[in-house]
Amino acid sequence: MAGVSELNRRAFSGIQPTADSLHLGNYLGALKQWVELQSSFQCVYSVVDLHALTVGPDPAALRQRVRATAAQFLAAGVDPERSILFIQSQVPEHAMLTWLLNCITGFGEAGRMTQFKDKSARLGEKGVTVGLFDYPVLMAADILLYDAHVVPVGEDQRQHLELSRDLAERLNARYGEGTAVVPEAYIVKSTAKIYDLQDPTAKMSKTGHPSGIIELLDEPKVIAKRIKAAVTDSGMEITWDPENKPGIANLLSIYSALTGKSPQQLVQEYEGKMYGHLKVDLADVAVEALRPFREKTALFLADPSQLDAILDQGAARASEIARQVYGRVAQRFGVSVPR
Ligand code: ATP
Ligand code: LTN
Repeated sequence: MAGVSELNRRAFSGIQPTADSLHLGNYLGALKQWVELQSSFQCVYSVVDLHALTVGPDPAALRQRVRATAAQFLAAGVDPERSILFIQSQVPEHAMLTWLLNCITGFGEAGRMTQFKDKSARLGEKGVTVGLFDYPVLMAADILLYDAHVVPVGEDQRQHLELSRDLAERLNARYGEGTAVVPEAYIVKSTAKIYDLQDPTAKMSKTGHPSGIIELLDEPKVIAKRIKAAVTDSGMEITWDPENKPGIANLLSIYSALTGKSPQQLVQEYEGKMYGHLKVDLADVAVEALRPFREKTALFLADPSQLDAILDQGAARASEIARQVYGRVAQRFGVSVPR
């Protein structure tokens, strides 16, 4: 973990407002680290609504989800006094830097992104937009615009982060050292990929089947029901064996992340007990861990003017950095810098 001296280094991350509620994968894979990094980095966190446009959302739903997502960041512990919390579309430099980066990104390079390949295979040629193709370049712009050193994300974003690093290095090679900071992924191995409760070989995802997901804003009884109905593996013994017992390993990972006990410690505690015992206890742990989160989110959403004030202040602070960094890069490209 970084020392206090790193407070002058920046962390950046974003989450798309593509659902009413974040899920446990988003929380354990990303948001939890966002909160922890606040004591060692200057953190900039964004509701990335421009990215969400790639799935063609209904405008009213998008607007509502932007607010709900911001409220959940705050409820999780993002502190607007210490960190910058803002909506991506409020800072136009994100789209502007994307264009500059588009012009140094290879077509093949962008086409190799596995998330694009998966999503476009699902959508078919007619459904795929240029926006979906360009998604990782916009993500690189998000990161480079704040000179971010670290980017806390889940495992599924590793390849996108590699592209961001490549683009930063290319900027420095072509336009001189100091054009961009080369960012590093911050991926915590134990929670980098939380799996679907019904299919423990697939990642828990907003687009997965509802019964495989724990939404952070779910009612306690729904949370308990989903955990108790989670698919487990053959055999009876509770052991830590991600390869052969992915269902139990997923439950142990979640249990471990929510309590701070290691999976090995949990295995010892459950020696001689049945899968059912583990599920009943984990259901209680998850319900209690998420209860305050749900209550705090409701409080933030019940006070729209406070939420607006936080987001406006965040946009102003983000703009200050973004304008300066964009100006530096644009000047080196030889294009004008807006006044
Ligand atoms: P989803 O896959 O849930 O539909 P997403 O990954 O497309 O969502 P975001 O909502 O923007 O998009 O993801 C926010 C963050 O949550 C990212 O850092 C991502 O890596 C992380 N994340 C998403 N799902 C998981 C998971 N199952 N396990 C760990 N981290 C995850
Ligand atoms: N692509 C990310 C969301 C995202 C992001 C970013 C993450 C957009 N811009 C910048 C880190 C840094 C995802 O999780 N789907």
